Amino acid sequence: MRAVVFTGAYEHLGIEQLSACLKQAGHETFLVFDNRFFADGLLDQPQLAKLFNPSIAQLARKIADFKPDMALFSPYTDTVLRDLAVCRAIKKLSPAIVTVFGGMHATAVPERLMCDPAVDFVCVGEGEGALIDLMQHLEQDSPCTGTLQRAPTVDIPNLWYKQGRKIFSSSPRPHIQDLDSLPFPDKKLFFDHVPQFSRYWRTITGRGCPYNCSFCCHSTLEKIYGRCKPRRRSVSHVLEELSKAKLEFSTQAVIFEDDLFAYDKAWLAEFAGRYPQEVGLPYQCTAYPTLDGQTIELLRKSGCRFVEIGVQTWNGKVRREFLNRHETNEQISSTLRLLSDSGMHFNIFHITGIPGVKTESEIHSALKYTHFKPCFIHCVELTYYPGTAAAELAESCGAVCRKDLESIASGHVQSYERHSQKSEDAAKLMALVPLLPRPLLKWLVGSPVLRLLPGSSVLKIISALIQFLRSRASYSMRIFPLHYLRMLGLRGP
Ligand code: B12
Ligand code: SF4
Repeated sequence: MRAVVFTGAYEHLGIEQLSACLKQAGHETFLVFDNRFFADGLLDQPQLAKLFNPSIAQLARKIADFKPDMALFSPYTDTVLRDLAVCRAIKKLSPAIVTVFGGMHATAVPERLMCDPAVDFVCVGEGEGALIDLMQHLEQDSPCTGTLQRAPTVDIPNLWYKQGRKIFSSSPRPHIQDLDSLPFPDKKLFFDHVPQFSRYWRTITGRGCPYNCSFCCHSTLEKIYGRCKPRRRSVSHVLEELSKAKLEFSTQAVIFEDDLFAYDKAWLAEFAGRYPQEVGLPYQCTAYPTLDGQTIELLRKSGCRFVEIGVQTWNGKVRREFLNRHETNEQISSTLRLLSDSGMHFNIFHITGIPGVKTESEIHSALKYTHFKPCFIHCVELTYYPGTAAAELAESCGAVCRKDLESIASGHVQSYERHSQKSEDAAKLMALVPLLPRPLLKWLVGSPVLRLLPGSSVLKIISALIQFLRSRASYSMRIFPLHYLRMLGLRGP
């Protein structure tokens, strides 16, 4: 059978994994890649986006031209409106194409998507088994004349379906425990469209996270699966993928996109002992701000060049009670100091707009970062993604109303790069921390000049570009300008 996947802006690891599994099971997969220039969640300019991107009708036509049996969508909450619009347009063009939604947004609010007449199936949680089973079901059910006849008569775990207007949920499928049993992701699906993506090899070495922060998807998943231990691929399996990548593509560096990469010391020690000889490419990874010297040394020695680390807030009480993060400020400071002294570059994630954190203390937070040497601070406004514990907590303490949460859950998400009036000054300062000396930043705090500076989103782009020119931009940040150079027909440095 033929499946077309529709997605855009970035390489998508989940889709690459699903495509590899579908191909292994004998199906064909194609990608319709929507560049989403100026509509990528970072650089959002609606007028320019209209100018540089195809219309919904053109995208639907592109998908229908493959004459697929199935169209697959994997939207984020931020991108679901565009995906739904394309899905509706496909159904108008070719009603027989079966439409399936999956991914974290679909997992959080399956019923919302199922209510849309253009959506036939929604996958909750992992998609490998559910998709293969659905394909098999559709193949067997050959004399089909439309979606309604195609609805499974038996429960396909993880897959919601409908008969007429009636929506049926399904039983959850146990998590895939042996991640080594999965084929390597189908990277060519994306590289054929955007060859620049192959310069930085994105991969993940596991699924799940040992922590459970209230603003993150793991708090949503906990409601379905309970508290789960993170699962990890073997070091050998990861190294085999990367060795092949190095041979096959001109990959310059690796990006480990795991929720957290550096948490299991035993795994990391084995990895650090083998990676330099078997792969040896510089890499970027993620970590929690409770790293000790030994772990940092393992990272450094094995070739890590960039660490992305979430501090989120310096307010210990709010961090513990609202974010469900239990590290202390001393642990965070010690981690940032060790990283500053290690010679590795690091970026910090900080969240503004958390209930209970005062504006003045955000300004103070910005100054606190000047004691360390981050290359970039991703300062973002808190988004209440559907199904997260943070959304429930914020509603219960009156920080957000149901209407606003409903609006987000249906896809009306403010770009988290856009700060509220209250946190804008702190966001501006954080954009400048990696560029200006502490005394100058301190002077800016009380000065009207801070208000006269361009907005924080512009300052962030300037800061990122300067770090790019100084070779201090993380590998994931380097992909971003490459994407736009491609728009201009250039290959980039
Ligand atoms: C790596 C990552 C990225 C990377 C790469 C993207 C990618 N998906 O590969 C980058 C940096 C590009 C990225 C960007 C963003 N991300 Co991100 N990202 C992640 C992260 C950490 C891991 C994703 C991953 O690779 N998982 C591993 C793969 C194998 O799993 P998967 O993608 O979930 O797919 C599986 C299932 O979901 C399912 N499935 C998925 N799609 C489909 C489709 C069908 C048809 C079916 C049947 C099944 C199915 O099957 C897959 C295999 O089991 C997740 C956190 C997480 N743990 O999921 C956040 C996460 C997905 N990101 C998130 C967000 C918000 C974003 C941004 C919107 C942020 C922003 N504003 O810029 C952007 C999106 C930009 C855009 N416009 O496209 C949110 C999404 C929340 C939501 N409710 O939508 C998450 C969940 C983090 C969080 N806040 O909790 N992200
Ligand atoms: S540490 Fe990161 S990935 Fe893990 S639960 Fe917290 S925010 Fe999510």
